[in-house]
Amino acid sequence: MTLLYTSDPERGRIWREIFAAEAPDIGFVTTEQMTDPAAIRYLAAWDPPRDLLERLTRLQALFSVGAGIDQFDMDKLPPHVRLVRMIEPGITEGMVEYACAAVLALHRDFIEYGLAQRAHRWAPITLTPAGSRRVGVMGLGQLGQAVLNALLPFGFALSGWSRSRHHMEGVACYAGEAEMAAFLKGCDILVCLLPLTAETRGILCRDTLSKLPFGAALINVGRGGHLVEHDLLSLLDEGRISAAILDVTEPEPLPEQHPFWDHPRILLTPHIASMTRADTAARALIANIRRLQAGEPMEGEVGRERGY
Ligand code: NDP
Ligand code: OXD
Repeated sequence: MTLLYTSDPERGRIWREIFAAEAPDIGFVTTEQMTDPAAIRYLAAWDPPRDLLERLTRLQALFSVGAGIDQFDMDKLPPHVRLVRMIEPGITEGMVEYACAAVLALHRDFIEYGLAQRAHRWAPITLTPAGSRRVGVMGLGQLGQAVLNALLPFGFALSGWSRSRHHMEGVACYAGEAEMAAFLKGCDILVCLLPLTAETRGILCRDTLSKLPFGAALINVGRGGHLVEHDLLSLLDEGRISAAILDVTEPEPLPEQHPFWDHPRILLTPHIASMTRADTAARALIANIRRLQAGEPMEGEVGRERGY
């Protein structure tokens, strides 16, 4: 049973050591070390070379080294190959930190104060109590729920939206298209933590963002493909959206001439909201391979028909 690893070399070095110490029965090879593609049962990758999947004729499972799986070309993945996203504490902790930092920065008007500083303007803004600030999260999965739970102690009025119905203590939960408008109406700060699928591509468009209260702010930590960029730019111009914190863009990196770089009301970060932590991720992967070998359900297995 051999795992082929095709991602970041430094992480690969750490994974190799952990596999050797804790799962010595699972062979660990990189693309350069692979002599027999038919021996590979598991592939751990972010963006594998195009022709690789065709060569791995006995592959059982493709494990994403990150939380998302939208980077894979599903048409190239035979239906019997199981697809698994990464769920591990490092990714969740990173996302919780980033999302809380971004929500607090918007709640406490940091974008506004940045503009005032550059204009040499000493201009205090009346403080809005957290209880009067409504924060909504699109996507109530592994990350969306962790973010909402971390925001709870601040006292914000919290809500969440997902495909199926969820129940969370202290969070007003909305589900499906029918309840989307009601959800959006109650978000002064909207956080997107959806996966990118055929259904969610372009979901942050004029129609959706116009349903937010006038002057609401956006945090996109999902994928660049969720956002219709020119809609955001015109809504910012109109003041309907007051600010945006964007960790993801399409493409990445953003082209040098892109208007987001210099926009005074956009804060950009280079897809760093969270990062796979090498040691905890290796152990999460080993645990999933053990589940697969035992015929048990794996954590983070993707429903191929749902696309996430
Ligand atoms: P999950 O699969 O655990 O959760 C996805 C959530 O989105 C679920 O609640 C699901 O609903 C909901 N959802 C999916 N499709 C729809 C839809 N059409 N309408 C409404 N809700 C929908 O994903 P994670 O929480 O692990 O990750 C979410 C995304 O975060 C990743 O796919 C990735 O794009 C992004 N990410 C970004 C990172 C960064 O650094 N910027 C790092 C890690 C992840 P339901 O519960 O009903 O199934
Ligand atoms: C992601 C990740 O999916 O970095 O964005 O894990």
